[in-house]
Amino acid sequence: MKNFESVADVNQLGSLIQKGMNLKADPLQAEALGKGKTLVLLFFNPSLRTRLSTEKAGINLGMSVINMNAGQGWQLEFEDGKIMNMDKAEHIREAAAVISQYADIIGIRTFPSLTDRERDYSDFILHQFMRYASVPLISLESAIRHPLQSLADLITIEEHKTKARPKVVLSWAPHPRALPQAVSNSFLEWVNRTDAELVITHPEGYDLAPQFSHGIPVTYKQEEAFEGADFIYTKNWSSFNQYGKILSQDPSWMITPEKMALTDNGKFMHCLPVRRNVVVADGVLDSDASLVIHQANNRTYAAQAVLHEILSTL
Ligand code: AN0
Ligand code: CP
Repeated sequence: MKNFESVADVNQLGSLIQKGMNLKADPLQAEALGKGKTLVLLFFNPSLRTRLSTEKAGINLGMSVINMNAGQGWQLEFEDGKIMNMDKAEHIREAAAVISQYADIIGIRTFPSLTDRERDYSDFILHQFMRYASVPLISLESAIRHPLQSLADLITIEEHKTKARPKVVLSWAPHPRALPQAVSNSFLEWVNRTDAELVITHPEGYDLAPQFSHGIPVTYKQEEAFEGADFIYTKNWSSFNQYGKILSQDPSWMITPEKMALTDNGKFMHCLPVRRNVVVADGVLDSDASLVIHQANNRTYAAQAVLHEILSTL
C-alpha cells in the first residue's frame, strides 16, 4: 500500500480486517516497526476521534507523531499556475514537499466545500497533496471518503455479526447543518466489498453519487428497510443532486427504539459525533444495541492496520 484514500487501495480486505483485530488483541506487538519514523497529521477541519485514534495508532507502532491544525497556518494555494498576489501565502508544491522532509507518512483531513461539486468529487485538495508529497499519504476524511472510519466499521461488523451474510442498512437521518456525503459514500464502497446484504434508505432527493450507490437497492420507506436488519448504520448527508443543500429536516426520520424493534435484534451504528434526539433517540444510543463506542475504539486498530501495511513497505 502506497497511499490510503479508498477501498481500492486495499488488496485483501479480509486480511486487513483481521490485521486490525489482531492488533487490537495485542496493540504493542509491532512497536519496533515504527521506531525512528514520524507521522505528521494535518487537520484542515476539526476532529476528536480521528485525531486521537490515529495518533494513538502511531504511538502503538512506535512512531513519533506530530499533529498540526493546518487551518491555522498559512493559507495554501492549491491551484497550479496562479499569480499569488492575494491572500494565499504558500503553494501546495512547496508545502507538501517541505512536510515530506519531516514526515515518513502524512495524514490529511480536508472536508468538501459543499458548493463546488466537481472540484469536491475530484478530491482536489487530497490529490494535490498526493501529487506533490514524496512520502505515503493517508486520508483522515477527504471531501468524498472516510476510509479509516469505514475500516473501523467493518471491523465492528465482523466482531458483532451473527450471520455469514448480515443485512446492513444505511439510513439517512435529519440534521440541522449541511454535512458531507463522505462517511456514507465510503461505507457503501467498503461494505460492497464484503458478503453483506446492503440496503439504502433516505427521503426523496437524497440519492448518493452513482459511483458509490450504483447497484444498491434504495427505498424511501425507512421502516420497510429496517425489517429484519442486523445493522442500522445511520448518517446524515446533504443532497448530492442539489449539491450541499438541506432538502429535509423531517423529524420522523430520527432513529427510535420503535424502529429498532422492527430489526432482527439489530445493532445501531454511527461514526460520531452525533446529535442526540435529532439523529437518534437517547433510548437507542443508551441501549445495548448501540455499537458507537466500539466503533470509536476500533478507529485506533483500523489506523494501526493501515499504518502497519504502509510501514512494512518503507
Ligand atoms: C462530519 C461529517 O459528517 O463528515 C465528520 C464525521 C466524521 N460531521 C460533522 O461535521 C458533524
Ligand atoms: N468519526 C470521526 O471521524 O470523528 P471525528 O470527526 O471526531 O474525527
